[in-house]
Amino acid sequence: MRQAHVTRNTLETQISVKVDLDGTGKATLDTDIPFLDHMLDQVARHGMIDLEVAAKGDLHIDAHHTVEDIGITLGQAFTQAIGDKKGLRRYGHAYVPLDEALSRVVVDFSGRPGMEFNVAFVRARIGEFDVDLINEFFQGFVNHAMVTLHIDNLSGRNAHHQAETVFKAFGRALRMAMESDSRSAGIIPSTKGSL
Ligand SMILES: [Mn+2]
Repeated sequence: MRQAHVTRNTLETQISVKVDLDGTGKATLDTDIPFLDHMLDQVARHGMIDLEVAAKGDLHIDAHHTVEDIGITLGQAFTQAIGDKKGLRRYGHAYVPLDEALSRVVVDFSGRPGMEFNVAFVRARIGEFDVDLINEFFQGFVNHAMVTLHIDNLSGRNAHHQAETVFKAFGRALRMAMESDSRSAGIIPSTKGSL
């Protein structure tokens, strides 16, 4: 069963993340950051991941610690749930459009963290949400899921659309990478023999 439940408590945030990587795309989200809930819902739906995230953070300061720590905790849950990576496709990619916006996300369950984040948001905020935090979320995830992640927004004139295409493409790319490849059942997808 590719499932995990991780809790992470600091003086800044208290976070619980449950994942089922072979789910049906069902999300239960309670982060007190509505835009982030909307984005995590996209990851669950398009990744076909069952996802429960509950977070209490120091939002009286700003959303920075909470968003970053949710990324970290989600990454830890993925590392636990993905297991030994035998038979894993390993690589996944997706292009997702939303009207004028288009993003591409490419992921590799490489076993080491690396991120290229190329998104020039056209606005600094989406509602009350600071778009800088999207980079923080993904960096937290990458560091703890131990994946290589390339995120490129290729076009967009609306910051909500830019963000939404990034998160949907992330979900789709994860889904592809996390699926099992029947031709390589029981085999680690690396000539090194480990990932
Ligand atoms: Mn939307």
